[in-house]
Amino acid sequence: MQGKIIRGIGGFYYINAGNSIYECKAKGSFRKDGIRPLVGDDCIIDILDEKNRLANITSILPRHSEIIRPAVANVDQAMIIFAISRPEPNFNLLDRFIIQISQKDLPCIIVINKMDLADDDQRREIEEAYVACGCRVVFTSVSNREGVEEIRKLIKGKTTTVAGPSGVGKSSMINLLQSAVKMQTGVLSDKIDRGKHTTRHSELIPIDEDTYILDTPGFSSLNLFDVSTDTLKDYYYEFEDYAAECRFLDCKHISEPDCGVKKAVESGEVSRLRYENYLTLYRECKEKRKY
Ligand SMILES: Nc1nc2c(ncn2[C@@H]2O[C@H](COP(=O)(O)OP(=O)(O)O)[C@@H](O)[C@H]2O)c(=O)[nH]1
Ligand SMILES: [Mg+2]
Ligand SMILES: [Zn+2]
Repeated sequence: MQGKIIRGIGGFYYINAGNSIYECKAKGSFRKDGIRPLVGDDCIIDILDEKNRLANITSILPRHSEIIRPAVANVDQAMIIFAISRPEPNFNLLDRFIIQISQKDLPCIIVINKMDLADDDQRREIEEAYVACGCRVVFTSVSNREGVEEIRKLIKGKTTTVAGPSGVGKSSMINLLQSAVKMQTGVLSDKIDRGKHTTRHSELIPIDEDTYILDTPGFSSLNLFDVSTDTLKDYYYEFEDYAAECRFLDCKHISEPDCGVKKAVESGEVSRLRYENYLTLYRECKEKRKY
């Protein structure tokens, strides 16, 4: 039977297979081959005891991706959740999240939650700044269910890692996405009693067949140590078209003359908010590099 590791703890792996969760041990042969099963791995399991849901992992299917921190296999995309207010969005932080996710080569969905608290101007500000950033932007309200169906469609069949500051509604969103499944199937095993554990381990939450959300304490260090001042601009996707107009090929769009990006900021074609975030992060990367 095939399943997916949704949690690994103390040498045991919990595998979601056919709407049940099996407690598994990895066969010794993995260690011999230097393979460490990861949360997110798709596995073939050999059932030892159906009643008690015990099984062995007999093989791990090839990974299509692997991220290091947190250690997870087969993540397809990331969802960054911010709130339109309460807490007020910190756009500098949002850009850091976007950069971190591009560093992991994951497509990114930006979710702006708590739209029930917003006015049209606040929505427009975000649309104008982020619609061109290379990420899809979705506006939601968990409170009145706005946009939740769209999120459901975007995550279907995928493993999505969720990030964002605290208080924006991440848990509320995950609970809402999950509760619909529970009501439909009513068979999610209670093998994992999440309430009892407050570990810092990564865990996949089954939402639907082949649909998982990664609830992780990861993405906690938001410093940009490993981004150089030369490459930071590459994470600002919307600069690219205008960079062709810069006089210098290696223009970093800071104080160089004849800069296509700065012109585009002046004319309103590139978001000033994004450009100013870029300048702030550029200075920060430059400072850090000195040490
Ligand atoms: N007004 C409003 N409040 C929300 C919404 N979503 C979540 N909240 C509230 O925001 C608070 C923080 O939510 P929580 O899910 O714990 O945020 P987390 O820290 O990101 O997991 C809770 O009081 C939620 O009820 C929403 O769409 N609108
Ligand atoms: Mg939470
Ligand atoms: Zn330039």
